[in-house]
Amino acid sequence: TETEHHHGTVAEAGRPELAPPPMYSVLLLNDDYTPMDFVVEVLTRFFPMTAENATQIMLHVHTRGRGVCGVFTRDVAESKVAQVNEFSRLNQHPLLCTMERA
Ligand code: TYC
Repeated sequence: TETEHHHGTVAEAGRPELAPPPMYSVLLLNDDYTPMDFVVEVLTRFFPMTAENATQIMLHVHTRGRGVCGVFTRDVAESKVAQVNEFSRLNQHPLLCTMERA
C-alpha cells in the first residue's frame, strides 16, 4: 500500500516493499555478415523465446538496424550481453549485443 517512508512503501502485512530496480534493454545490432540463422539461434539460446518470435526480432534488426531482445535488471542484462558477444566471437561472427537504460 501507499504508507510511505520516503522511497519505500509498506505492504498490507507490514512487510517493507522495495522500489522497482532500474531496467535495461538488451539490444542486437545489425551487420552485413552474420547469417540470419545464427542470429535466430542466438536469440533462442540466450533469451526465452520461440523460433517464430526470434525470427521476427532478427528481421526487425536486419531492416531497422537494431532491436530489443528483452528487458532485464542491470546484472542480468550485463550477463546476457557478455554471453551473446562471447558466443558470437567463438563462432567467428561480428554480431554485437549491447544494453541501454529502458
Ligand atoms: N544483416 C544480416 C544478413 O543479411 C542478418 C543480421 C540480422 C545480422 C540481425 C545481425 O543482429 C543481426 N545476413
